Amino acid sequence: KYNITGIRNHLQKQLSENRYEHTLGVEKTAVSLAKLYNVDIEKAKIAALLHDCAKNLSDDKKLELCDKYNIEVTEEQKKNLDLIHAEIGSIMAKYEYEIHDEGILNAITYHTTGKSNMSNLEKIIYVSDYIEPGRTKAPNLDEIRRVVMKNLDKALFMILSDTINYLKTSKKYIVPTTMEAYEYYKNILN
Ligand code: DGI
Ligand code: FE
Ligand code: FE
Ligand code: FE
Repeated sequence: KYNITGIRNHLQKQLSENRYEHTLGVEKTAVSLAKLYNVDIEKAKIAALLHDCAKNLSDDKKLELCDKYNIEVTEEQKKNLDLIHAEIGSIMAKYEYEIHDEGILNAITYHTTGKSNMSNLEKIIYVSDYIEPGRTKAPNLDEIRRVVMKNLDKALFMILSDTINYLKTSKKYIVPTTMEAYEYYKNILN
């Protein structure tokens, strides 16, 4: 139904200006990492463009979509509805943008938490989301941008580690999947 340009145009209407700019930054970063790590460029583009497609929906609209597509919402998620924009984004990619590639859909689903044993496409979307040129506030950004050129897993782990530190410091609920991803890559790298 949509080609790349069609997806971009549709997103520009769905997202805030800042979120759209972030999305184009993720697309650009994901394409260069896809070239470096032999990932299908078309898939990287689509996953990057759609990763935050549900980000600017109202909480009511998010809950409505969860209901419509039978996504279970836990009490913890209800307290932090921003977290399910990834899962809802994947559902919207499938049913509204008609993307049926499971690899792309999973990259969208796991772009916020990460997970254990990720595919290269999933890693690239997760990392690009954090390091795209528009991001300026996270700690260690320069180092992570350097490391990713040589070692994708190490960059991924640095982001997981910084994210968990941030969540702990701000006393936020940590999703089991985030913790599993961290433990998995800590073991892989040692
Ligand atoms: O949507 P974006 O802002 O582009 O990025 P994202 O979807 O990766 O969301 C980033 C935020 O998600 C960041 O503030 C950390 C937070 N996050 C990641 N894992 C968890 C989490 N927040 C909570 N509460 N628990 C988690 O496990
Ligand atoms: Fe996101
Ligand atoms: Fe992220
Ligand atoms: Fe994002």
